[in-house]
Amino acid sequence: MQVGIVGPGLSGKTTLFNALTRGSAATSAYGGRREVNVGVIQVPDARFDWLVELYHPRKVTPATIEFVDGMGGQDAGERRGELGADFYATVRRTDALALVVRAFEDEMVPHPKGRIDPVADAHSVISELILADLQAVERRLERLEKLARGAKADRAQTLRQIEIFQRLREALEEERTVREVGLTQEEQAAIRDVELLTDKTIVLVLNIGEDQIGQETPATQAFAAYASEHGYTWIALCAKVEAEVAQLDPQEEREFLEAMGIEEPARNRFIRVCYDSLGLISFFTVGEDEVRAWTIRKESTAVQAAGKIHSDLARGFIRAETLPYERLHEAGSWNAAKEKGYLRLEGKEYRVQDGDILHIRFQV
Ligand SMILES: Nc1nc2c(ncn2[C@@H]2O[C@H](COP(=O)(O)OP(=O)(O)OP(=O)(O)O)[C@@H](O)[C@H]2O)c(=O)[nH]1
Ligand SMILES: [Mg+2]
Repeated sequence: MQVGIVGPGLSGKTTLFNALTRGSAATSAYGGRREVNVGVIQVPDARFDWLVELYHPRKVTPATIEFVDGMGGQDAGERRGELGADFYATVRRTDALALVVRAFEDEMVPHPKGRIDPVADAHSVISELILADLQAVERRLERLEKLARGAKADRAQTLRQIEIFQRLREALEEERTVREVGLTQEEQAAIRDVELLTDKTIVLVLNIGEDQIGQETPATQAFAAYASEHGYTWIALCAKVEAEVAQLDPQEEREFLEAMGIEEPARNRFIRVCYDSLGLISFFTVGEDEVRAWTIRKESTAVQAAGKIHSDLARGFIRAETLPYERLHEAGSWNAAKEKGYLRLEGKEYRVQDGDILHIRFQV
């Protein structure tokens, strides 16, 4: 799973990337940097940490997400509101976008457009994504219409696709995203190969100033209203403080957060929000050898989960011994949970729930 960090110049993308990866990629007060930063980070999960404490396994494998920063589009051209071709090429390959816009004020870091307006910034980037989609949809429609005139055996399917793309064109022309159209799963499958940008999950990140942490301001209210109108998930955080906190060692970090009266760093919340809005959940496998978190899509079946671990487990699937994390946590050990009757045997079609601990019985 890959999340692309995008946004206008000098909005704090690289700073956020550093906060996420505890890294120190070069940021700049002038912009114009073109390095691509890629980092794989662990998805913070208190349940996973508890399982590791319980089993003391030889190997520990948490769930991860990859973040990519610096995907082009940050040159002078972007300042005029044009994202470069390389930008679209890289963005197309990501599974979701984190769109960082700026609410922080800092005289030393002039906003490229000379004003602080996060809603306008978000809107302007999304408009460009919409425009790119509109062009892609129009190109595809031309091809399909040619195909329909040629009238072969799959004419009905072609006409069906034309109908879907026309609906998309109409929405995009009205500045609505592909997401907002609300296609059925079948319709989504029919358009998937076009890889439309506004079909992706977009998480909005409002990068607030150090002095705005924990405050509700007219700016955050306006942003909340904008996000809810279009159905975007959003989060406010101060990238600069998050990046500083990420540099502390765990003990210092705990003390710092306690002193600030904060339960956990905002970057953890942000990572979980990304995971969640990608429609992902975790199930666990446990033992003395390894405690591991596995990432699957919501609604996945037990046999799909088994296949994630190994294709043999899916092929020879018999049953999935299933124990919800909460039950194990309450009972204190696997055996105690078993005695209490918490352990269930589930079949192939069982929909795996977030936090299930699975042990797959199989035979090949
Ligand atoms: N005061 C303040 N400054 C910030 C914050 N986030 C980022 N900055 C500063 O803004 C400048 C630009 O930050 P970057 O993270 O490089 O921004 P960027 O979006 O990656 O910039 P480009 O890649 O050039 O588009 C740096 O000097 C940061 O220190 C913040 O929350 N508060
Ligand atoms: Mg940058």
